[in-house]
Amino acid sequence: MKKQNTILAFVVLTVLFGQMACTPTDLSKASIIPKPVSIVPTGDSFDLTDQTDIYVQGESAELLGIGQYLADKLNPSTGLGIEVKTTSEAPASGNIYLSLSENDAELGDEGYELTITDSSVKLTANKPAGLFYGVQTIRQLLPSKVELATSQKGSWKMATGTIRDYPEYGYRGSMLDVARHFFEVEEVKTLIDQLATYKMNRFHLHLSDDQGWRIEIKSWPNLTTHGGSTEVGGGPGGFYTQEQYSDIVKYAQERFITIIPEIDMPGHTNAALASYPELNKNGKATELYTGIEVGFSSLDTHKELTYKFIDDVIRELAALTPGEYIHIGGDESHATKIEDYIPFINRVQDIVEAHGKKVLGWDEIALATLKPNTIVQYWALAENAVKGVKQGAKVLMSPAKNAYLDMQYDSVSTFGLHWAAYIEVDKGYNWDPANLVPEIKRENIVGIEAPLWSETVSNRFEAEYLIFPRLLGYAEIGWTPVELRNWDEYKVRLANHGERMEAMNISFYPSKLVDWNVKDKK
Ligand code: TNX
Repeated sequence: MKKQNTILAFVVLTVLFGQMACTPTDLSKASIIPKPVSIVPTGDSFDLTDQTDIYVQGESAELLGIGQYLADKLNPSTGLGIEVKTTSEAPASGNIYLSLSENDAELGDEGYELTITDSSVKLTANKPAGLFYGVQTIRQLLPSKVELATSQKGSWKMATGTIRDYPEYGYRGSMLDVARHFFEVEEVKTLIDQLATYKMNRFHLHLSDDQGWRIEIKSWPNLTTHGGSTEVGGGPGGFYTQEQYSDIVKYAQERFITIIPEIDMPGHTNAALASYPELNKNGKATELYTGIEVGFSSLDTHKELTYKFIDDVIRELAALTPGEYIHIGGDESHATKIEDYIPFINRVQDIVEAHGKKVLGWDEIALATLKPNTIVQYWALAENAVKGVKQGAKVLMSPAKNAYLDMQYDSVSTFGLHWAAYIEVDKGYNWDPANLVPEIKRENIVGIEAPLWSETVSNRFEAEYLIFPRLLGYAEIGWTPVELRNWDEYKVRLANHGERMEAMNISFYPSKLVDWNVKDKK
């Protein structure tokens, strides 16, 4: 009898401890990246079951879309068959409810409030974007295995409490250079999904450079048939048809991400100069280029045809791009005299404006006379960015020393360059955009962008090695107020994202600075 009792007690305790170990009850311990503005835990847990459905308020197609996005993330792994339904009032207990409130000023256009009790999950926001970001938080509150594509054994519990959350900056982005190496539409979409997971909302596509022209321009077809036919190292290159580009734009839009297309000029234009002899000063086409030097090519700023060419390109691109901004590059035009560069940039700004768009450009464009609403992307020279500020322009922060995803982690890590710096994961995280250059203040900054130049990476997995895990840090810099950011605390949350990134099939760099919580210790 006594022995039986002991066994019983042992079994009960084992079950209890087991439950405690895998039942999250403290919401403040959840590893959410980017870190939310406020978390108030209530010490219980909500259980997602086969009775759980997602209800959206009203009949809005946009809300249904967000509900379906969440269901599509949860169903493959949980196998719970979660359905999306519309409703005019809060649903019965056990369900997830997404609704718009429209009167919570603090939350702004992208914030959300998530209230989890032991019997319900309620997500509200002023705008659909906020609901979308709340959905990303819900994903991260569930166990990492929720991200796997195949059916997993439960349970599916979340800690209870209230999260109120909204971003510090309106521009939170990344860039992919598809010119040095071409990336397929599917690879681009995968990256867009990953950006959305971390609440980023801008994706800059570097569509042309010396090595390749990657967007179909119907009035100048050789740009892609010839200029898109190779890449760094001499591979076959590639390009997006206008239909494929529009498909990318739509895919991003559905994830609340704006595409910012870049046509780099007047330098970085060898692919165009190789495709059309008449664009060259001497009337002769250049050779296609597959190396990684920069600064040797330039459009002829004195030729009228150059501006006809740019007008055609910008017109077609603007018509395909719903976002407000077109990026005109403007960097490293070492083969263009400064007295030619300045009037060129001024004239290109007029062209962009004539097609109803605003200009974004690398920091060198601040040497010209900037139009109102122009954004200067600070990458190299603070003095250029400051010139932009003095002209009333806003600054997008992409300082190469802190934010370039193509910089190596250290001298032995694979892939990447190191001309600006080695950027270990802590260094990528530990800086404040508003406290880097004294003359560039918080109110001058639209946000942060982490660019990936692709000289050394040619496919999704190589790119991911450079992008992850640093992207999570850049996402947090863009979203979370600086007072709430701290490397020692962040690295613990990041460690818990190891398993999550694995589940998402992301091949991240396993930095030694982080004590990764992963299935197979790296
Ligand atoms: C500088 S960043 C460049 C790019 C290169 C990059 C490599 C910028 C505006 N120009 O053309 O790809 O360095 O890190």
